[in-house]
Amino acid sequence: MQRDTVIFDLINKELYRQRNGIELIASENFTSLQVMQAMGTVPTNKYAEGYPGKRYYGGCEVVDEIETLAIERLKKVFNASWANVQPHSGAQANVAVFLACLKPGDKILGLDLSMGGHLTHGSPANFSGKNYQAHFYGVKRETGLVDYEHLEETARREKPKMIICGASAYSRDWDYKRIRAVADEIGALVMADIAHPAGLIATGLLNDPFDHCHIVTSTTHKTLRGPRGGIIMLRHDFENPFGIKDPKGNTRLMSSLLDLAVFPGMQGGPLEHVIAAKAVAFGEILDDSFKAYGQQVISNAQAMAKAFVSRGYQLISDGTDNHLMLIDLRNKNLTGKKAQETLDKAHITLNKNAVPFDDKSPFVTSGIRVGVPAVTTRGMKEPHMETIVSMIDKVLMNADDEALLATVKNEVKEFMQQFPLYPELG
Ligand code: DSN
Repeated sequence: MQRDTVIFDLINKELYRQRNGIELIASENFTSLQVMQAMGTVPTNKYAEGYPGKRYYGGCEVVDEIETLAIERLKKVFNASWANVQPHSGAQANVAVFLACLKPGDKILGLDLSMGGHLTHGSPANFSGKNYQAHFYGVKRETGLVDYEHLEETARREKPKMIICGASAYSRDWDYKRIRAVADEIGALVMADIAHPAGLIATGLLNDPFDHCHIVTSTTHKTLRGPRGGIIMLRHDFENPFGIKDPKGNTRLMSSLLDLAVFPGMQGGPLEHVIAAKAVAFGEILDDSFKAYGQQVISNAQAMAKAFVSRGYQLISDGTDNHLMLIDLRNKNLTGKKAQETLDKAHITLNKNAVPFDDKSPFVTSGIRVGVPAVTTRGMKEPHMETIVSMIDKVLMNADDEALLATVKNEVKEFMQQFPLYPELG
């Protein structure tokens, strides 16, 4: 078979794009070379439906070792007692939790997508809003902080079976204990989706959800800096309080119901090559250097927030505790769409994002979301955040000056030469 130069040329083009641009999408990161290498390996050839020691195929003895190591390392990262590393994505992890805990039509309560929540937390466009009766809490207009009073009132009124905490565009930490208190009052489960801040939680830099939330899900590719994928974890196992049973009608512990929900509930064969890469990433997180990375992420985010504020940008909640910030551009007479498209021309990548109480559609939006996990992996420190913000400001304040955008694109390329990405790839 001839080498597929068309696709490999495009992959090289993407490497060039990643190397020479400034990556500020809050949900993106750069894996280590060994994480990437593990993904492109022979376990991709293996079918392994089931779990280590209980597979539906022969020849699983090696992938059993890989998956067991991934599970054991992940449990250590979060001090969990049980973990499932098979979900193909964070969305799949959430599907499995809903399948294991709820019946179609049950009520759930999550952060509104338009206030920073996630599609899988009850959006009408998603399985979570189609199959379950979704209710929402929001953030306070004056502060941009989660409106816990509204959450509590809605929980007491609607009595959802599950309260979901976690967000895609929220720059502050969570009061998991307070959410658990109201959940206990009404007999609800609490699920924390920590996809965004997981790496900062793993290193003890943000509040720990595990003692307060019954079930924790995450992606592995954001602040955890692993391959694209999902995970589900429990620190304390328990019996499903709503009488959900396995397909044979037996009562089982939640860990077992969750395993059944992932496979055979909603997935077939696990991606063992990705699980191998997850194991490598979890090993990296257990190394002391990862804590330093997490600390630098937070310092960089705070330096970046300060640099935006000093130029008159309005940050939702006035700052950040984590790796991202949400900026309302209305006082700059720009939409999120225009900002994203203009910054793209200068090779500065981020995404348009609705801000709380936005008056524009999700395709236009009034804001942008800016995150620092990827640039921190590239080796940037606080002073570099000032440089980036000055370039962003120059672009946004001259959005229709194509010549200037081309000049900034060159400046960006030159700036990024200080922070090599995968030099081993030539
Ligand atoms: N979690 C979303 C993001 O934050 O970009 C993608 O689903």
